[in-house]
Amino acid sequence: MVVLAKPSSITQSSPLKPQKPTTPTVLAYSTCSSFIIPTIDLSDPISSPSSIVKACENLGFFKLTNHGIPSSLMSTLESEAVNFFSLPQSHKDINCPPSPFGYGNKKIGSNGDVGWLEYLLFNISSSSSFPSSSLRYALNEYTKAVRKVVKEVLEMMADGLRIKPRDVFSKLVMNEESDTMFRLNHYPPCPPLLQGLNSSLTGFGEHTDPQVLSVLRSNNTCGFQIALRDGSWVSVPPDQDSLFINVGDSLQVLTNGRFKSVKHRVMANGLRSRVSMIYFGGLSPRERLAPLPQLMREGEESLYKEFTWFEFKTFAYKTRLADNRLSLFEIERKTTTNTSSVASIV
Ligand SMILES: O=C(O)CCC(=O)C(=O)O
Repeated sequence: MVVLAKPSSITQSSPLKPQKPTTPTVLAYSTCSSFIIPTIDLSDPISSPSSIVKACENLGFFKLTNHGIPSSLMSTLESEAVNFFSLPQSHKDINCPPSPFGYGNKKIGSNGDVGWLEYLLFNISSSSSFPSSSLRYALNEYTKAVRKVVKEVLEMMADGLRIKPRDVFSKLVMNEESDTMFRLNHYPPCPPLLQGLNSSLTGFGEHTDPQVLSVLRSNNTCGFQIALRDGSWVSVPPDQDSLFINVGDSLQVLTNGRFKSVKHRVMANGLRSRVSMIYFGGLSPRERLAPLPQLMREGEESLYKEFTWFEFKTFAYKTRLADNRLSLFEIERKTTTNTSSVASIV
């Protein structure tokens, strides 16, 4: 679908300069809608816990403000990413192909998914190799700060659900052995001819994240969209000062489906580069995933068979982006329909 010339060089103005959100134009098919995204103020410990729970139940997604991460950490990492993605293709290809970590160009994973992007994928828990020491430093500083935010959000989540201990979720992703990944994505502007007249080109195809939660920060370029419960897609207006939190499949399991992992995707932008950075909070390989007993109501049955993060990840690597990766672990419910009588009718 998308395999064409090398991505053009990064044409947007310096990421160090704050930019105004893009105004939709004929060329920028991925427009920013006016959909209201739930916004949680991390500096408000009184109302945030219940607002986080509501947002995770309704959308599996929210925007986080007053998160305390200095903008200098975000912009330094963004400029390191821009420096790397601006290198000649032959330099970038030294880190290619991702296996699964390293540099990737248009191919996402090894099962046939493609998108209008290039990326760097790292495993934070093990020693991934980095294209430069300055990028490694910027990424370490940023992830240290994000970890604090993740801990706070997950503990507020437990407060909002009124379950104890408070670190019931956070200890899963804060563990020394927790499998944390980080992705730097660059979506070059997509030439209008490639976009086609009526359709937009996919930057990153629809998927849910398998981890507990993910923290997304991007520059001020539109393109990120989430699916609502009715299946319709809405654009998320970018905000380079805020973070966006996605509920992942693992959190869906831990809450027995009360929180839904959010389906999301990125549409290519006709005018500007999008640069995003995503922290994926996973679990340690041997950690068992099952609904938390503290959250099960009387008589409530688990929707999932118990499995380890290692088993889940092994299965997830064999799937396509849009697949339901939890399908292997869902418990089939007996329906009340009498199948033999249905069979005799058809
Ligand atoms: O680049 C983005 O804005 C989001 C990409 C994404 O969903 C991912 O890397 O899993």
